[in-house]
Parts: sequence; structure tokens; C-alpha cells
Amino acid sequence: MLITYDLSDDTVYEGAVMGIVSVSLPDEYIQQLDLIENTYGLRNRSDAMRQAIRLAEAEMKDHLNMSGHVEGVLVIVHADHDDTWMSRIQHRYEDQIRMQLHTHLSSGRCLDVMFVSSESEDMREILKEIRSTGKADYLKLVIS
Ligand code: NI
Repeated sequence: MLITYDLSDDTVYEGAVMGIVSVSLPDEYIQQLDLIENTYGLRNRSDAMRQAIRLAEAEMKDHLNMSGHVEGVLVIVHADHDDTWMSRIQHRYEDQIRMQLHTHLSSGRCLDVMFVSSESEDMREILKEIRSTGKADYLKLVIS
């Protein structure tokens, strides 16, 4: 489904003139967008989109600001057990992944929990590779 944002009443936001972007989203993402709107008590999907970008920005900032050696827990939820993308990444970074656990949630999705001990540059690469697949429904790095 293509959502074309009509921002005619909304082209100035918090004092800033805004660009208009058309986005194609699957129904599942539209439902998530509506959930963000409701959860954060926002006015509309445009506000929900801004909130989603701010949340992603905060997470990216945390990851970009990592420095030196980092240790923590990486949690990933993904859908297709038979798709080997996660396993390939885990093998590529076996020197950084010290322990891993794989199990299945009641929804049938896969849950991977990994203890990572890595230089921050490698950690950023791991996160980037996981994100670039677009296959992680959930990705969280908790740094100790
Ligand atoms: Ni699995």
C-alpha cells in the first residue's frame, strides 16, 4: 500500500518547513505506524513517522558513539527458521560472539540471544549486516 502524506495542514512543524515524502509500506508496517500513533498519543501518521525516525536516530546514536572494546547482549527476533542468514552472520563473527542461544517464541519466531565481546568497529559491522538484511523483526544491543 502506498501512503501519500497530505501534509497541507502540516507543512510547518515545530517551526520548520518540511519536505514531503511518499512511502510504500506493507500493511503490517501501517499497523505498526498506527500503534506508534496510539502508544505515543500522537495526532496522525505523520507524527508517528517522525517519532519512529527519532527512535531510530536515538538507537543509531548509541551505536555510533560506541568506542573501544564493547561487551553486551544482542537480542534478535526473526521469522524464518529455515533461512540461514543469521547463522551465516554468526559464523562470520564467531570470534566476537562468545555465547549464543537459539530458541522459539510461542509465535513460532526465532529468538537469538548472543553474548558479544568485540571492538566497537566490528560491533557496528555486525549490527549493520543484521539491519541490512531487513529480516530482523527485533534487534537490541544492550551494552554492559
Ligand atoms: Ni529458529
